[in-house]
Amino acid sequence: MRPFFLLFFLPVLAFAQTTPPAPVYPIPEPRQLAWQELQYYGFVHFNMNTFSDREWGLGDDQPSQFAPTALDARQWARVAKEAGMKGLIITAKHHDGFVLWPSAYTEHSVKNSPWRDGKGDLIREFVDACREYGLKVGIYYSPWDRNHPDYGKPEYITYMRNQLTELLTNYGELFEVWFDGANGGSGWYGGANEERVVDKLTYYNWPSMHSLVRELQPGAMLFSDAGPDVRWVGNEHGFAYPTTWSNLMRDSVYAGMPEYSDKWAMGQANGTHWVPAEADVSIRPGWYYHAYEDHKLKTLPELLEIYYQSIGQNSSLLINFPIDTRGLIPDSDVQAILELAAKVKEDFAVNLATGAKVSASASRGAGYAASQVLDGDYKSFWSSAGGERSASVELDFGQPKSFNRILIQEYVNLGQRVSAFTVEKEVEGKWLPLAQGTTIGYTRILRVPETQAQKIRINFLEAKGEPLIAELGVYAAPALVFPPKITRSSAGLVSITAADPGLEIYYTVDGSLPLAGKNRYDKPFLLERPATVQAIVVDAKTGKSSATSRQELDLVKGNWKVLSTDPKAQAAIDELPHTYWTSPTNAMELDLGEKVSLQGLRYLPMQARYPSGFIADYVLEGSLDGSTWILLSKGEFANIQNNPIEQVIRFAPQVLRYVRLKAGRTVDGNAATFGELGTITR
Ligand code: FUL
Repeated sequence: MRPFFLLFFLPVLAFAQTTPPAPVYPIPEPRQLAWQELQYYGFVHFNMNTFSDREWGLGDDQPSQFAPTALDARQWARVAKEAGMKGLIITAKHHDGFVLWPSAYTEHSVKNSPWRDGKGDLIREFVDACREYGLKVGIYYSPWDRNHPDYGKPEYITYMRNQLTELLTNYGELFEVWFDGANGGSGWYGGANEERVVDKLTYYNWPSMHSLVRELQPGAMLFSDAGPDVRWVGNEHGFAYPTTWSNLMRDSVYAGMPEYSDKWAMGQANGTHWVPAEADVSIRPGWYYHAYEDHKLKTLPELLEIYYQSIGQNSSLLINFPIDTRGLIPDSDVQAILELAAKVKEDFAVNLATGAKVSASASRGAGYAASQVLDGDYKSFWSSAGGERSASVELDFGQPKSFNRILIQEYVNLGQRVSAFTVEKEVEGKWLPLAQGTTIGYTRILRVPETQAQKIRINFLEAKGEPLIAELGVYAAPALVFPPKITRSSAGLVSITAADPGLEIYYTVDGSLPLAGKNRYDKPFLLERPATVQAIVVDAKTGKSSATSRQELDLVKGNWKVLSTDPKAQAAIDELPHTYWTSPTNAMELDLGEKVSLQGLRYLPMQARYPSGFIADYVLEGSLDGSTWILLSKGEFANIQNNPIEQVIRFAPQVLRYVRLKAGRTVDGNAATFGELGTITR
């Protein structure tokens, strides 16, 4: 019987055509499908602001200011390529209006700058470099133009179209055209120096602008807050949301609308159009290079967090390099981005699910088997049975495996569907919860606690149609062994934190070097005296130790008082470096609460994004009784403008109760600001 049965049915099975699942609209356009595979690309912010040391130029700069000394677009492309990026986007024109190519429509361009004797075309050099390194090319073009005399009038729209035509026709294929939502306001405007408010919805005639791009660059993705092809993620931290839909109620949104970030940025389950998210973030606080941010480069733990919260949450990731005045990505930033690339590679080195036995509670039939979630081919996918919106997929590794990352990719070509899912692990025959989530989208990465299991199961609980899963991955990411953070509260409580949970921390308070296995940190401890705290992080599994973090702690600030009627003054002694006080008198008087023998003072300039009131020339005085003052030190904080790190003043030991730090001059002439003051008693 058996052979006959097989002979009869085999050909039928082999040629059986299962009808494909019906799309759940909206679905991506072909250009969006090509773009979503890129996932990771870079921004370069380099333009007039680099030389005027601003984030938003007013439009009153001179082309003569644009003078890079060692510009090399090939360095940018090489770094992006080595970092694993698939493309680069350049600020062809920012809000200040200066353009990086010799446009026929303005004199405010590189053609009147000293760079390459006015014969340079930076867009050309950039495009050539990207092509050489196999990177896709994108253009950022600011609609707002604080230089152009016609901004706000209909004539400017013609200017914008003319310039876009140059960019879209002369440089080959573009993958993205980036329209910034920040626009309209004060500016130079050809000398008018006034406020020009535009109706962001209607002024630019966006539909016609978009048709122009479509006509000249049919494959290019159009970016703005509102898409139409790719949308802003709603913040500049590089974070998408645990619930991120690629569907957007596009017709309710326009670029620069005030409530965008709160209401629209995460997309909507019932969104009418396919407009996936792009998370943009700079590797430093500013988009443009400022020497004063050299100490604020994002750390590896910060960059890795961005990676997981963007690419791991259904968004693409656009990391910006502020190019310096030489025209290069600074070495420190190169190192940071390559460290991120190495860590990501390490985290996803081996898919532990490869070779696992896959089964599903329901399947559509031939061509949609559960095993296709492990075939490494995004285009082949598992589909639940027709109409079955809740179903599960089980992986049996054949033996217990340890892991801490789960990657899920929905096959979104037929629409984003899943809105609730859980992950379980099997332990001694029982299914136990491991993780849960809402949306999946193109890529969802779950960071779960270190888990040992032979089987896991993903339960798709709610979806807008049958769940379609393209790929699954299970990984064991090694812990991030990075020097820990040491902080102390004003009450004297010391906390030491590692970047990754589950690591051991060892520390010392006596000046000796911390050693693995000796004096383990488990919870915050009180340390009210001056001391040097040093700590390392150790991965017990691998024996790997971090470099040592070191923090000089001096007098506890709990009993200190800033002598000012302004309640905000206490922000200068709250041990929180990001808070600060602006002193109307340019001075700060501090009561230490008791007499102490002092040998110095530490002044941390304000660390907020836009600096103001850094003390340049100082006078430091001390007093025992608060009425008779003696001069302790007088001088200059050299280079504070470019490098606003903690400044140290030392003087011969003195018994004092009060100190007064006065600004003789601040860098920008604004009222003096104080991030944090601290003492030196040793
Ligand atoms: C913002 C701009 O205002 C910033 O200067 C920067 O270009 C960023 C990428 O977009 O809206």
